[in-house]
Amino acid sequence: MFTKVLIANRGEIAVRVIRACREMGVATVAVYSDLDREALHTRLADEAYALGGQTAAESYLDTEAILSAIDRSGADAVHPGYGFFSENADFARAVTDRGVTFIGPPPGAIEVMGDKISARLAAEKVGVLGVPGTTDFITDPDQVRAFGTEHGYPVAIKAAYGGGGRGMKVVTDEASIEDAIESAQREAMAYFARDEIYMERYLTAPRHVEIQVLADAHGNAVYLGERDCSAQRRHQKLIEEAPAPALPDEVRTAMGEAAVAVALGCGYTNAGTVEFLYEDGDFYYLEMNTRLQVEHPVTELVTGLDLVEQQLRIASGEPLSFSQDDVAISGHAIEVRINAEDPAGGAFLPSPGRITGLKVPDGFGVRFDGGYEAGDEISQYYDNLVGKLVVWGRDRDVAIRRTLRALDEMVVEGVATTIPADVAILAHPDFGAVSHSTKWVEETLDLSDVRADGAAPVGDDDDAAATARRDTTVEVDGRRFAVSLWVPETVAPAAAARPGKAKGRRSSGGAGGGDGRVAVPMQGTIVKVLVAVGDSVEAGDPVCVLEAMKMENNVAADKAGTIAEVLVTPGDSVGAGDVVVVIE
Ligand code: MV4
Repeated sequence: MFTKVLIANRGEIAVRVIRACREMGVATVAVYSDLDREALHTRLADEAYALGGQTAAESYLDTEAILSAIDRSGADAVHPGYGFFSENADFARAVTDRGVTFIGPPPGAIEVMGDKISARLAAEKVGVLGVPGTTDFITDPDQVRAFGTEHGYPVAIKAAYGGGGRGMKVVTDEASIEDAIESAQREAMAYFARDEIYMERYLTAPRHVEIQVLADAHGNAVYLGERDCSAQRRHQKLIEEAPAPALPDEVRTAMGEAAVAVALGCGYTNAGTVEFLYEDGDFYYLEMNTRLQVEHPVTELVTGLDLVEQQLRIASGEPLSFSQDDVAISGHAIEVRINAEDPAGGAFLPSPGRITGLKVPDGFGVRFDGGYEAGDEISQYYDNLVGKLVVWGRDRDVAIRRTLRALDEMVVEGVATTIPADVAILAHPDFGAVSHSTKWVEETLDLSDVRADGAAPVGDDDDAAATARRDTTVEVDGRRFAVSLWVPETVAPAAAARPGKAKGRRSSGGAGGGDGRVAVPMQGTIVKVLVAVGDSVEAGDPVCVLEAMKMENNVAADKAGTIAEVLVTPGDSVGAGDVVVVIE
């Protein structure tokens, strides 16, 4: 086993890995940006090295700074977490070249799975099929026209060197082929610096089901059941669960065996996830994620296995200590991602800031994997995942009710969080009945009444001890009661209630009551301007396309009128609140 592991990450996943290492008697090394000097992962690790910088590019993605911390610390292994360098074959090689173990798959397997075309071919080689389509690049709209005529619409156009839904466009009819190609290529170029695209039949309401696999360096591989991650919006998962509900056992087994075949076929070792789309009883291979995933804890709760411990054991050369027959799934687990985002009206606007208060739930079956404590700051520069609530129950209904109970106990003050949206999903009959799909949150769930929680601190706890007793009487149904109240000395009883939201946060498009100065809701890049001076628009019409939070977002007119000024051109960087057009 290793003596010292450097964790090349931050936030909850760095904390998660540190905890597993500590339980195994392995020393830990944190790395931190200037903003994370006092962060939880920095505080928890045995040693910590400054990377310098603020943005991810200046810190956690600075290869030289991380390699230098590896050298200085004398770590004998590196855990990359997820994101950052976790699926970067060059980084894995740079680590391995120093004689340090990369806790993950071999660089060659990362490369094979790094682009969709070679990943699809690697699966086909072992008889595992994706959605019907072609692995040829699209060079001519006629190819799409021919495919559409043969297989019918809709057709999905995807970035060959992309992932996570970026660069995917759906063509519903012949007329939109050219636009879809142009848009897919533009997005692919913006995110992946390559614009090759290919196509598949588009499944209209699939569920996202993924298989967790473990493979050791001795040729053994097992699957640890599946997770359903269908409750997502814009390719950001909100809630995940294990096992996938209402999945026939034969599908579960066939999917697991397919995932193991894909892993063995590409020389995979360590923990990995094979993603599938599941629709109408059939499943289709999508891609393989060559890292530990955010939602790995639901698998841990139903299998009883510590996946990070397994990763360390596999990376240090141990054979798996159990076989497929030993893997048993028990009960049901649900993970709720708690992000610092304001879900009001379904907008999910980033809500960075200081967490002024944090109360984490507990009780039977409740686990919280967090990256922050009260007083810590959620920076706009990093992933805004505050933590993950992971709940186990003997069956799905118990797990859902327990998760709702735990969310009810949870208090996050100072930043808005996704909790109200999570509650809306968990409490919805469609989710309970498993009639949801990957489209459900965006197309069916109504979040228009959802309000931000936690944006303002509750009361004033500086002088919590200074309470005064007040005696009074009340009448209930004509019967008199003498009551005693203990109220803050300085605050009248009525004013002790929760103050309103501290921050006046603007929603991203409006119903039509705006002043005509249309501003972008968040930082990003303008990729398209859809109006010119003199055009007339209705409230809600898109005026430009903003690429932000890994997506293209329409920026909508906030009132009806005539475009008086256009203040941006494609390629411009804009910040939250910047005015892009003026309507008169
Ligand atoms: C699809 C699809 C339907 N048909 N491919 C989106 C992310 C990327 N990994 C693949 N994605 C999809 N590919 C075909 N042929 C629907 C999706 C999809 C999706 C997949 C998994 C999880 C969430 C999703 C949300 C929307 C669309």
